[in-house]
Amino acid sequence: MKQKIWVYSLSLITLTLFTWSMVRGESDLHRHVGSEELAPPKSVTVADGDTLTIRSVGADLSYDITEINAKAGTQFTLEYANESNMPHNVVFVNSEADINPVGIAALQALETEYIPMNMEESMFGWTELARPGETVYLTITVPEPGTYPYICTYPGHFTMMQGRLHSK
Ligand SMILES: [Cu+2]
Repeated sequence: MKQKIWVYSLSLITLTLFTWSMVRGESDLHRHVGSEELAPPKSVTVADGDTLTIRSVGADLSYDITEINAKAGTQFTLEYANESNMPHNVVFVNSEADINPVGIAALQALETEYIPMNMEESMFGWTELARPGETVYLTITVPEPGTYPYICTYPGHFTMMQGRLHSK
């Protein structure tokens, strides 16, 4: 038990340092490129049966669409195109409170490519791991009205790489 807590704390510290260095790296980048900053996050509305394409590009830990609006009970297909230079996925979780536990559990979920199956009850949809240049698909049934985060569970990404599905 003691060892488990120690491993957990160490994971948290590593993650915090990693995130901190990423945030610093990003702000340095913005300073240097000036007007060539990334396009602002986009919001989209999907209807029943739609296919929605979400992309990641370059070295950014982000999705190009960070707000999805949909009607409860409808279905849409997510096409996730990873045009960046590192692996990513898209994992939908039940609530804001599920982001950290799922993201941290994913660190040890190597055998399922960072989908923490021990947290299955906290997630309602996930893509396969998309390596650079790959496109993966996921059909989502929109849950009851509310806000549902989606995150990348590749190690170190979940604190930054997020979006929200708004069910109405
Ligand atoms: Cu990622």
